[in-house]
Amino acid sequence: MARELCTAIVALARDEVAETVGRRLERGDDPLEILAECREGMALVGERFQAGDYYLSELLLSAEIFKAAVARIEPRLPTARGEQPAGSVVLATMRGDIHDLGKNILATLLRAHAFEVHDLGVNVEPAILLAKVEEVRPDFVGLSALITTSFQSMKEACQLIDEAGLRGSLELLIGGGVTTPEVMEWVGADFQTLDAASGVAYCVEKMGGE
Ligand code: B12
Repeated sequence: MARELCTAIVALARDEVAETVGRRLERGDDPLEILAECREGMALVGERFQAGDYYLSELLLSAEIFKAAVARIEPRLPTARGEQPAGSVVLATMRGDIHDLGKNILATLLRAHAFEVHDLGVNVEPAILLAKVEEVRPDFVGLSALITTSFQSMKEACQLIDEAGLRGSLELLIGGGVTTPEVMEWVGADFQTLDAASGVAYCVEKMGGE
């Protein structure tokens, strides 16, 4: 039962995913749990792609199905809106990577927790990221990675921020399916996760919240 959503995503059963998400929201299931199950399904789609059982067209279809599910889940995500921004965050998927589903979820959750989010989108050059960091002077920089070839540009971005003398004034988070603690060390980041909610919890804690 708990895996029915995951299975429906792997089967690319668009209507079943929509219906199941709707039903589970109605019965009061935790939206973050529903989201996590959808993500698990996407990871399995990726495994099928890697094994040669699915092609790019199936990846694209899975992304559409996932986006539609997220659109239903988003309005139910927990919020903690305050009068003042809780902090500011610059987000990006770096050069070489066009995946953005996870980054967009992180942006939504951060906004729901009253953070000011500057989302630069995908395939972002390190120099563009630095320019935004110099302009905004954020509390956090969040880099999302789903493809290993973008690690180099993440590291470059971190070095540019350091050379500009701004590394000490912000926390650098990385996340996304292919990131690991080792990648975090190599890039020179402060925090790594495969879960947007724990990224938000980290930011909230660093800003002195609960
Ligand atoms: C959907 C998908 C696509 C879609 C993306 C659509 C979109 N708008 O993003 C499309 C079809 C476009 C695509 C294209 C490609 N893809 Co693709 N794709 C996937 C797939 C199936 C799911 C990714 C996903 O969105 N998951 C769901 C989200 C919600 O999970 P998530 O990103 O991990 O995010 C969560 C957390 O990690 C966290 N998070 C994410 N970012 C951040 C950042 C911070 C700061 C924090 C705190 C948290 C955080 O929050 C999210 C919610 O909790 C993965 C498989 C997988 N294992 O992930 C392959 C996968 C990532 N793709 C892969 C590949 C190879 C490609 C292509 C090169 C295919 C091709 N031959 O053209 C191209 C890439 C082009 C490029 N240069 O980027 C490989 C990468 C392999 C590698 N080792 O690098 C994977 C792993 C599949 C595989 N197993 O082979 N893909």
